[in-house]
Amino acid sequence: MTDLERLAAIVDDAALNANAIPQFSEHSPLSVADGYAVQALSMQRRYARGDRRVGIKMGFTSRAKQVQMGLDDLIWGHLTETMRMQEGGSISMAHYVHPRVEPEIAYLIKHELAGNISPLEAINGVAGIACAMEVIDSRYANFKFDAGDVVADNTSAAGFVIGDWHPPDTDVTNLGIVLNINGRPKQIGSSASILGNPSRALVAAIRLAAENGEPLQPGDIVLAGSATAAVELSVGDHVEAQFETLGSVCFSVR
Ligand code: OOG
Ligand code: MG
Repeated sequence: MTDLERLAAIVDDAALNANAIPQFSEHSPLSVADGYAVQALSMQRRYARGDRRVGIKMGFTSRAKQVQMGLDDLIWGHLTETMRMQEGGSISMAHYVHPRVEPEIAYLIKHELAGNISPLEAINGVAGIACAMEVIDSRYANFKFDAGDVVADNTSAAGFVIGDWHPPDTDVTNLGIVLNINGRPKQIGSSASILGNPSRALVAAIRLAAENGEPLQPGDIVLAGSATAAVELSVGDHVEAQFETLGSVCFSVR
């Protein structure tokens, strides 16, 4: 086992068993490039257990997230089948270390997309746009990490839920978003806070996935990154994100 394989096993076990681990960077700094190598190796372990890649997620695409986590470079991770949550369903706290929720925009890919393309070309390759939420759950103690750590940990990806698909030409450049927990608004924002326009996050996801040798395929999902700071989840929470024109999406925590 190489050093990077060893780190992949540690982060994969932590995700599988929902236990917190010390930051890798506490012992020796992990470069972002090595972080992506660890992420790829940890995904191989998931796929070997029968899980399946269903898309790509972008992170730190809004100022609110960058400020909350103290990091400002765009990052990306993998979404897999077992992370998919049922809309209106419930998730068990037992499967997470210290989960948080964030409102996101989701894109559904229509045909293979790769390379450095414009937002318009990207949208032309999309079959639908929906409101979504991501559940993030850093495997690092106290939800603290540096860039190499969080990339190695598949950018904290832990769950996602997607609302009804809308036509790809739906204007999502500046939609009001409210994230409610137990009927109380916890975060309020706009889709415009995602890189000024969430289609820029889609363009970045297309480029990064292709550069990594896994161009986006028909049916793949892209999460554009949270529009607001993330909110901690507790047992008993009912979580709902409302998006102007796109509708809403909800789940509860048991
Ligand atoms: C990293 C993941 C960031 C987003 O939407 O910005 C992310 C984290 O905050 O733990 O998913
Ligand atoms: Mg996110």
